[in-house]
Amino acid sequence: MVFHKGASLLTKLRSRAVQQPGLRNSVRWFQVQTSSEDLHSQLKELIPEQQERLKKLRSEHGKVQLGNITVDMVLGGMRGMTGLLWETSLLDPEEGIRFRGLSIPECQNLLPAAKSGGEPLPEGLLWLLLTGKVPTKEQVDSLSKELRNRATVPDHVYKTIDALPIDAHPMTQFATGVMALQVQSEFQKAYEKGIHKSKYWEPTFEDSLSLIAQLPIVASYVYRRMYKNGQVIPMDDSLDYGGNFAHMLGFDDPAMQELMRLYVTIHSDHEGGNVSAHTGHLVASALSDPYLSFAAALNGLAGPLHGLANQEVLLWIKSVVGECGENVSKEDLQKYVWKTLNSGKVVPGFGHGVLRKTDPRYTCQREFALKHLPEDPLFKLVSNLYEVVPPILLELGKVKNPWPNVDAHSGVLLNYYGLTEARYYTVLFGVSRAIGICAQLIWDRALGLPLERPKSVTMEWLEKHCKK
Ligand code: NMX
Ligand code: MLT
Repeated sequence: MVFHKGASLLTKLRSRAVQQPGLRNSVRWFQVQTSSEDLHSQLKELIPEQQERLKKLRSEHGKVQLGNITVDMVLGGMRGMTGLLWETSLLDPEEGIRFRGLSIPECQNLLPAAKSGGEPLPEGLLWLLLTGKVPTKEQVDSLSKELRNRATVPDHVYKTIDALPIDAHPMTQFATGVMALQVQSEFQKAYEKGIHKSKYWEPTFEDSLSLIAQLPIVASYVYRRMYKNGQVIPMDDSLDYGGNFAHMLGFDDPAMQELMRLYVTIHSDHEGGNVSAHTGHLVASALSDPYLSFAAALNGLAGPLHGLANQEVLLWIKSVVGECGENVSKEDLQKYVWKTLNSGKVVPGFGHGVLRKTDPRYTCQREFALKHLPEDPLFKLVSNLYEVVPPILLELGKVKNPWPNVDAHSGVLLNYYGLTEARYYTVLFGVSRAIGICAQLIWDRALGLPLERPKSVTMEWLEKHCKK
């Protein structure tokens, strides 16, 4: 079966089902077709087909050109240069992300939820990213259970984190915890013993599932250590992945648990070229195991132009409130935006390397806010920024995308439910991003993707080349 065909069939079925309610059963029928197998056996079945597909693509079309590489691209952070294979998701500059062919609203409609009409369960998205198929609720529940069974963190991990100063940045503590988890890598053990390359994906799968399972525990340990006097909350065996993460952080409001499910789902994957995904993929291409690769990815996510922007947005919004009050007028907001720009800083939460329209991840968080916190003053401020910031960025004349990205909205939602510590926000992004990076990493090994090693040149080389 071809992945995108399954996804586009679902898309068609869904849109027809919306128009003709009687067809809703067809979507369920499609889902039931996949219910008999577990995740590992589904992958085992899919891998040979996809290996053949890649082989054919390469032998039939290996020499087809995908575009020209210009000096601008080399000097401009490789923007617009197609250079990576990434199966789990694809980003359209106008429409935004699709996970295995499904948009965010489609995932919200099709992926199983904790309660009827609720937000998608991130385990369902993991299943979708890995197999290209929408799982049944039964399959998702069994994956939730499997993740809970794998969620035991060795004691030395806590001790390693405890060796850091309590005020070390949460991302430093989190990435350190992930490095400490690495000692349990099945891939590393198998490689040391000697494993045939056709089998690499199996210990990669094991490591990936264990890593994904253990991340919320490490992440909530960092949070409770830093902000709640080290009082750790154990996992609740009756809860799913996102619900449990909120619970272990200390949030049992069902709406916050729903937010966490949505948050983890939408931050998981954004095709392969973003800094964290690309870093994870690059490091893994050296056959570094999933723990090593994901720790590297986290260090990229911790940069302010990437994942740390979610922290920067809330701190910036709070500084607006500090200076102008919660009910800041649009005129004062404009002045504040100009002040930020004139001091040589970026307006966090706006702009994107690929997107050229409002990020659908922003839109779905806005819909969540309209449903759950329409009167929140910070949500109103975020809504006003949507009107105020883009015209100013356009006036600069150089910003390619003046619209808000995912980070423009997440902080006010978390803040509303009591997760007010902005410096922690990127850790939440990190837990989620593991799902996308690990899903692709399993496919990297299954498809036998090679060491990544692009060619670099000097300015002198470029000058000489351009004179020719
Ligand atoms: N505020 C001020 N200036 C901006 C902004 C912004 N929000 N966005 C772009 N620019 C500037 C950019 O700094 C560059 O200036 P210069 O030529 O002087 O270096 C110019 O506009 C052209 O940049 P673009 O080609 O539009 O954007 P690029 O692809 O280089 O960068 C971002 C993309 C996301 C790094 C950039 O838009 C930005 O810094 N945004 C604010 C930080 C942010 O929200 N990051 C989160 C991205 C999403 N995520 O989660 O990772
Ligand atoms: C992401 O989610 O990784 C960001 O939107 C950045 C990107 O896609 O480049």
